[in-house]
Amino acid sequence: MRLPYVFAGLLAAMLAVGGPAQAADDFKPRLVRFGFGLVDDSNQGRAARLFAKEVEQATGGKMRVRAIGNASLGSDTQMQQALIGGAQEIMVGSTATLVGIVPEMAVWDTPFLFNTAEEADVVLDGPVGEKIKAKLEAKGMVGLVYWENGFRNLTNSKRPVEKLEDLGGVKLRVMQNNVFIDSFKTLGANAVPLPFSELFTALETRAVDGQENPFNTVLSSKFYEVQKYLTVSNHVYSPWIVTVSKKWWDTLSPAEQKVLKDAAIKSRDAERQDTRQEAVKALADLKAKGMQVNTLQPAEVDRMRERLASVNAGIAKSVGQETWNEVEAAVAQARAA
Ligand code: TK8
Repeated sequence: MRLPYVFAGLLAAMLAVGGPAQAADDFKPRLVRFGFGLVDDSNQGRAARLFAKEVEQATGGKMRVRAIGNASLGSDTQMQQALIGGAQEIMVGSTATLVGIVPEMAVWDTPFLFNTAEEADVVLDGPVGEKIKAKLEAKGMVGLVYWENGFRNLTNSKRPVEKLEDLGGVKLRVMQNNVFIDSFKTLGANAVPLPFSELFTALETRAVDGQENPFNTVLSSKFYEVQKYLTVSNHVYSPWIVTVSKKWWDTLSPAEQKVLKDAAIKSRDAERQDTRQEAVKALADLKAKGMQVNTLQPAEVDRMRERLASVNAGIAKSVGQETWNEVEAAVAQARAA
């Protein structure tokens, strides 16, 4: 006779959890480490702190997020391993550094894939972007959102790059994946893969001559102190991606997971806006800091694009033809809209 009461109680408890009113015990006191590679005073740092604030507010201060920059918790790949092992909760870094774990991420490194940041938003936030992001779960990470790193441009300390041939023999640091290595080898540079955390010193000591990153990063990381020439090439759009340790994620209540997802979307929208505004200003700042800036002429961009077309076949192979086609179709659709 007592059984129905037990069930009724259970039902009531289940309804309470799923109900609209947020019970305080849906949130446990938690300390969350959110790691990133750039300096605190960067678009990455500002967005990480915004995310932290959103989470703290939404949980009434129960979940406290510490935004830890400067690669103090490790380079992108080191933090990824910490997430997988459950030793760190959250990070943001380049999708390019995830290619070793999720090969499909390489599609975002396709040279000249996007013409505008808005196209990138549509494709990354759309079905194919979601599908690739979802592949992280089987590898021990949960992908929340893509942020904007931005269109990448070349800097170096040797000479202005006005034509393709000027890249010849330039020791150029690239991100640690085969697409970047192949792309810059194809363009004639001496591509040297290095973690971002070692880049400033490598430039300063002239272990490498140059690198490529968005204006924002060239400014925030003070590369202008050790690099003379900046070439506006916009050769590829780089996304960042916010990822969570799956081990840790699985210990969270649905309410806690929702708070993180909501905060991630807010941080994404603010970060993209911030990054775009800063990029415009950053180029002028870099000129003012003494960098010699030139814009790659359309004819040279075309030559670069043609040369790099050979890299695309390799990307299609490693991400799978189906995914490649889906991305191409999504870009075409975004472009037509
Ligand atoms: C920061 C990196 C950086 C990327 C690079 O951790 O490595 O050049 O552009 O933003 O992810």
